[in-house]
Amino acid sequence: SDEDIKLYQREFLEFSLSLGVLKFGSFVLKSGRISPYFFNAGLFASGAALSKLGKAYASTIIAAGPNQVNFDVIFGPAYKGISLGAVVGSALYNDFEVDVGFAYDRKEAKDHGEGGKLVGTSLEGKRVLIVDDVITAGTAIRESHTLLNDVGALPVGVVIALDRAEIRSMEDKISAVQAVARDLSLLVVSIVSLPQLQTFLERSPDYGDETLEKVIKYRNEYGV
Ligand code: OMP
Repeated sequence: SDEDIKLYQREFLEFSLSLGVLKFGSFVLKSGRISPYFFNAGLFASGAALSKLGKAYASTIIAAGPNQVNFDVIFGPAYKGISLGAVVGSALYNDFEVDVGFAYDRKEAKDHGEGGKLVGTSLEGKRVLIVDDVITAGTAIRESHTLLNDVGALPVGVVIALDRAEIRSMEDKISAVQAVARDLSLLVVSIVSLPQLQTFLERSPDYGDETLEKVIKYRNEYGV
């Protein structure tokens, strides 16, 4: 593969494999495509796992650099983004001494108490970084973008764990991440992407030639 991987990216893949978050086999995606790998972020399900996960996201944000990702608030879209955003905000402070705000949304608006759909720090006039797990088609990111614009926030970027880097269709051969960058002017950074998964497998013979071959085949068919 053409893609180099950094030490923290290799460690992230090894850690995801050890927890069963990343699996090889045969999986039907939301899109209907049959993938030789799947990433289930819901299995980062212990204090230790969440702590390491937060650190991997925070390292990715810091590695992108302040000129690239310059933001005031982390926004975690319900449901998965809520815990992700919280651990990322906490890790940015613990590991890098960067203190930013945190907010998330509810799927259902509340009609009592403080009311409304948004929880956390005020978003109005703020530069916002959206935190999510996996982007395949990018539907969820577009919804967050609309919501943030509606409350007067300025979405500036997205950080995800895995960019599957798949073409949207035979007619539109760019990935969801590229489309989000183009259509919404959002910078998208990921801890790892499909080309890096391939590099990882090339350097880790333990997972077998067959797994690597299936990933290459999948990438040839659907990769950007
Ligand atoms: P989009 O919202 O279309 O970008 O797809 C992302 C969603 O696909 C994730 O939030 C998951 O529900 C699911 N997914 C994974 O979690 N991991 C994968 O490896 C692949 C998918 C998927 O179905 O594409």
